[in-house]
Amino acid sequence: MKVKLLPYNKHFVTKDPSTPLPEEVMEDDKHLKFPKDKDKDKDKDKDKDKDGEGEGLIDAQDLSVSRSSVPVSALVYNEIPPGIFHIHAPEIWTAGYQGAGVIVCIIDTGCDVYHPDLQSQIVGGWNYITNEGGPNDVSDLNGHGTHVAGTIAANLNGAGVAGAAPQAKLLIIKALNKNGYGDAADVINAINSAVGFQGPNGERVRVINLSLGISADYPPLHNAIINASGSGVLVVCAAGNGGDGVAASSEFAYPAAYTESLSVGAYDFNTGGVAPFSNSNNEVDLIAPGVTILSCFPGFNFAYMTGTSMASPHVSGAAALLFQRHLALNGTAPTVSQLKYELRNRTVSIGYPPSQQGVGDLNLIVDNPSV
Ligand SMILES: [Ca+2]
Ligand SMILES: [Ca+2]
Ligand SMILES: [Ca+2]
Repeated sequence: MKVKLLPYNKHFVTKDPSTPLPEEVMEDDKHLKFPKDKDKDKDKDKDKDKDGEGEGLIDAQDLSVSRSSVPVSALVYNEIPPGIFHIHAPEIWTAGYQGAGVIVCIIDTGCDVYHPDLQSQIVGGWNYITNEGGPNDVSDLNGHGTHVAGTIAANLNGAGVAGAAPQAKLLIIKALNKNGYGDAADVINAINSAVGFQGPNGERVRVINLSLGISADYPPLHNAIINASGSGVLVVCAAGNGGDGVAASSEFAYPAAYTESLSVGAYDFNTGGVAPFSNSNNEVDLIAPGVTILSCFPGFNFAYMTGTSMASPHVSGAAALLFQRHLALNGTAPTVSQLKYELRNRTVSIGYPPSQQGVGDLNLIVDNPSV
């Protein structure tokens, strides 16, 4: 049984996006529209605050307030991609939660472990692809896994980009090859080994991100998801990119479509809607940014990618933030169902049927009245 990563559109490799570029380059080059999008978001949030609706604004000044557990300088503003702003992760950071103490496992094409935004975040990893290096070589010959890693936990360090949970740690398991394909048996082994993993201080994996899928139900894979979930590990999955833009027709990808996992569809912040390629079915839990997502790319690069593969890591990073917060506020780790509830609850309906948007679009500073 073959598993593949969920296809994505063309990507554009950029220089460090937090470095200001000459004006004429910014206007000519389509993929450098990042600063403009960012300003738009900033204005929107200012307006919100004026109305008294926003709690915790996200302009550069607010980020310099030292409620955070790490110093956050005004410089940092330039490194936060639009998708991370969109889910309102920075407000959770300034409340003191950046994912510290939480390990997220990424089962994917590997990761550029020397990328300056990721190097400090990785606690371990291994490789199941036998013809792509030794068992400890997680080199990412595709780029997909590195991009996913950046969206979850790229370092908030004033350069490059920042992930949703910039103090979370990453366990990298390579189970997809350079072409984005892998064996379901390897993915199952990867899930089981992630569940059993212990870090140097006894830390455990709390979240597994699976930006991959197969179009048919495969019971051994389902069993692995049931085992992970039953062991207290939340499995966050890409809903799949086989959608037709029609709510009434169902397209399924597994393991997203298993009840035990969280299925994440793609929101397009360019259009304000659900991306038409995002699978619709009765198992979609929520949506998160998945179109023109800026993140890390191998070789100290950055790239835009599109797909439900990019939406899932926004939710995995958000899960790390909420895990840390739940533990801090309650003194106990959240169960999988508590964490699922917290994520589904922090969404806003964008008016699409549940088959497309699930309960809604991820927004970490709201309560969804319907959840
Ligand atoms: Ca960074
Ligand atoms: Ca459909
Ligand atoms: Ca599911």
